Amino acid sequence: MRFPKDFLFGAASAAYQVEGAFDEDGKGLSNWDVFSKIEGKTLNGTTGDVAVDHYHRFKEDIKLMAEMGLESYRFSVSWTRIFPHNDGKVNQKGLDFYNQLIDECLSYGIVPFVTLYHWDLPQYLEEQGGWCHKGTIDAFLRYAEVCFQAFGDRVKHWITFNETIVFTRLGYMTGAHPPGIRQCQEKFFQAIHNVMVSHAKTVLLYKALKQYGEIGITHVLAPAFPADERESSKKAAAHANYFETAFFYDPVLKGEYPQYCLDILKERKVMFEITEEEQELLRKAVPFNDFMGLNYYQPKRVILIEGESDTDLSRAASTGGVGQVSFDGVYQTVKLDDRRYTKWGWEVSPEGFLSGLQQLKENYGDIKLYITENGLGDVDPVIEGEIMDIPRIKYIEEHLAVVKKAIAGGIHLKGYFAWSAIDLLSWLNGYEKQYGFIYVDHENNLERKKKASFYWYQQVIASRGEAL
Ligand code: 8VR
Repeated sequence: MRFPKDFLFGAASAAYQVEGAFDEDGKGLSNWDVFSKIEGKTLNGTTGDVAVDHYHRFKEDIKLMAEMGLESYRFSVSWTRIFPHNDGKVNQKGLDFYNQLIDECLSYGIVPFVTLYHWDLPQYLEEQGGWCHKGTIDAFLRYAEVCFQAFGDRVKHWITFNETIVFTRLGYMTGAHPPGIRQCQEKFFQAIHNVMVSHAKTVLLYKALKQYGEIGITHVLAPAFPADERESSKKAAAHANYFETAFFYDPVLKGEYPQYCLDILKERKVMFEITEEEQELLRKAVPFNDFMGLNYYQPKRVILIEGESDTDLSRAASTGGVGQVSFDGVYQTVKLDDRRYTKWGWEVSPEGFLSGLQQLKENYGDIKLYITENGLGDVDPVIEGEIMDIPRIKYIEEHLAVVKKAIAGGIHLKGYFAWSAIDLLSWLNGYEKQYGFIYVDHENNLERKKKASFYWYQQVIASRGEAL
C-alpha cells in the first residue's frame, strides 16, 4: 500500500531548539533564555543562544529538507521575536524572519505547519505569573492574531500549543522547566486550564478571521498500560489515562474536563479557578478545532504506589524517563524486562502507538489527526565519517508502519512529522541527544551533513511509503 496522495510526510523543529540568535534583530528574552543560564539547569549549561543557528542558515536547511523530499516542515514561532517587550509593540524584523522562512519553504513546495507556542514564553510574562496569570491569555491572543494576520495568507496549518502536559508539569511540579516551581498542584492545574482557554479563544479568533486554513493543538500521546496483571496496576493505568490523557483531550474535544478528575481534585482540595464563561468558551470552540496533533514517543507502564509515596517528583530528569512518579504520587512508571528502551530510557513500542490511536478513536470518534512528532533520540554512530543512524531508520520505519496500518483501519491520519528535521538542542539534554535526519557538526562550525536516515526518508517519501 502507498500512503494516500494528500498524506503529508514532514519533519519538525521548535524555535528555541534550532534558531539561536537569541538577542538579534530586536528579539526579547524568553523564559528559556533566562532559565537556561541558571547554573545546573541544563546539561553542561547548554543554552539556546546559538542552538544550531537555523536563524542564519535556514536557507541552507530548507534546501536540504527539499532535497530530502520533505512535503511539510513544522516549526514554531518565537513569541519574543514578535513581541520583544512588555509594551505591546510588534517587532517588524521578527515578522520579516518568519516571512522569509515561510516563503523559502513555499518556494520548494514545502507546506509550513506553524506552532505558535513551543514553550518559549516571554520572560516579562513569566515574571507576571506566566501561565497561571490570566493576562497571559490576552497576550497570547494578541500574539496569535498578529501571526495570523502576517502569515495567514500563506500558512494554512496552525498549531496553538505544543504538549501542554509537559511544560506545565515540568514548570510547576518537577521544576525542571521554567518557572522551576516544584510540587504546586494549584498552579499546575491553573496553568493547564489557562492554556486550554487560550487555545479555545485562539481557535474562535482564527475562525472569525476567515482565513480558511486549519487549526488544532498538539498533545502528547502516551497511553498508560498496567505494568503487570495486578488489579492495583489496572487501577493505576485508568487513573493515569484520566489525568494524563483525558484531562487534556476532553477540554479540546468535548469542551469539559473529566468529572472523575474534577471530583478527585475537589476532594483533595486542589483549588484552581474555572469560571462559567471560560467553561462556555471551551464548549463553544469544540466544533471549530480542526485536528489534533499527536506527539508519540512511548507508552507508560504503570503501577500503583503502595504505602508511603515517593514525593520526589523530580526524580526523572527528562520529560519522559521511566521511573517517573505521577504528579499526585499515586502511580509510577516502571521499566519492564521484556521491552526495548532508548539510551534515555524511553520505551520503544510501535504496538503502544497503535493502541493509543485506537483508544483515541474509541473515545473521541473520527477526528482528523496528524502525528506532529515521533522519532528516536540517540547518540548516532559515526563510521568512517558517515553518520550511520540505522537505529533511527528502524524506529521510524516501525512507527510509519503503524501509521499505514492505522489509516488502513480507518483512522483519519493525514500526516507524519518526524522529530526532528535537523539535529537540535534538547531542552535539558544538550546536544548529546540527536534526533535529526541532518547532522550538525558542533566541532566544525555547525556544518550540516546528511545522515543515512536522510537518504532513507528520501526514498520513503519518493515512493510514498512503498519502500517501507
Ligand atoms: C517533545 C518536545 C520536543 C522534544 C522531543 C524530544 C525533548 C528533548 C524532551 O516532548 O515537543 O521539543 O523535547 O519531545 O525530547 O530532548 O528536547
